[in-house]
Amino acid sequence: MTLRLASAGESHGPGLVAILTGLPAGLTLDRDAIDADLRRRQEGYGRSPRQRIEQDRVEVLAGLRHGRTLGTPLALVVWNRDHDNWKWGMSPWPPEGDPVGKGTKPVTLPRPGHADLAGVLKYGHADVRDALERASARHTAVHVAAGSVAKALLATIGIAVSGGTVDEPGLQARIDEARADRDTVGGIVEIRATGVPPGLGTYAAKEDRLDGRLAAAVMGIQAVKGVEIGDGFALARLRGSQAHDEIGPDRRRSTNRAGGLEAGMSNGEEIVVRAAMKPLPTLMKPLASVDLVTGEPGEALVERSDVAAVEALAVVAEAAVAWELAVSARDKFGGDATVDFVAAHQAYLARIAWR
Ligand code: EPS
Repeated sequence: MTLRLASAGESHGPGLVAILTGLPAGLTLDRDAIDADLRRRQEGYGRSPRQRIEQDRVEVLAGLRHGRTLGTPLALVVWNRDHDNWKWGMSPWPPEGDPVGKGTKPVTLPRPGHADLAGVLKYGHADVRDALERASARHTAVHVAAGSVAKALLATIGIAVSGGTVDEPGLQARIDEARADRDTVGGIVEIRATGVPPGLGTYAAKEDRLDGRLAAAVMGIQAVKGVEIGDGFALARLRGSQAHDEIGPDRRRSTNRAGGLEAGMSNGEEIVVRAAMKPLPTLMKPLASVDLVTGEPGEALVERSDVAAVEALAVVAEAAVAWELAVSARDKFGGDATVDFVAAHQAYLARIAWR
């Protein structure tokens, strides 16, 4: 059964939705663990005042009974509390009554670096808001909830995934300075996965390569401009004799420059993925833009936003890596019930004599 995820939701719409199909039955989920991940995503230095409005919690509408999956589609919702302030502006149906609250006036000045310009051109929107609402990183909340479910599945076969920022001295000072300058900053995050057996993913088909899936999943997160696996870009400057991880008599490696991935497959070592986040494009000191209605030069849209969301990215990328590992683990070990999935994993480890 292929593990799949579909999500929907606008930043200031009523809520964020995810439907997960292909989960085995009998997987125990912990609501507190999912909500703890949602909280982690909201924290971090430099976040928008929006995070004081939202208190993200997961709600389950289908696929779970008494904390155990049923093997049926799992439907998750995270409500947008801020929608109360945008009820007219983001009403799914034609709004009734006079315009009130936020989002009532069309946005016509696209922000460089955001979805705004290409989004309105592509979809034929007159109001930039029709593009920016879905492009916003707000919907990463429900992807974090899905990643939390993936982590629960991976835990049954001993895989753990964790993410953090790559230590940068004075990160808080950098954020404070940027805020004072009405500017934004980016940063780098690193995700590690332990307990991954050799042979998740495959070289047999390009779209099933685990390195490609991980890179696509992490690159697909808002504001990510670079992804590397293991020593990534630095490997390009080394000789082959320095770049590869020699194989010991126990088939393990004493170095891990490959970041746990060779030829599109996990090789049994820790998986290491890093992502570079660009500085966020909503600036309080706006860049040059053009008014899409008048054609006159102007300054880009200014609206409440984060100065930095690097710590949030670490949680979102952790969820993305967990999700892709879970997809590859489901491809490899299958099973309609979680016990079948776990048994297939154990049988595989026994066959390859891997501990
Ligand atoms: C975002 C813009 C800001 C962020 C938002 C992502 O939205 P707002 O203008 O409502 O403050 O706060 O992130 C979240 C709401 C979140 O929960 O992560 C953007 O343009 O990507």
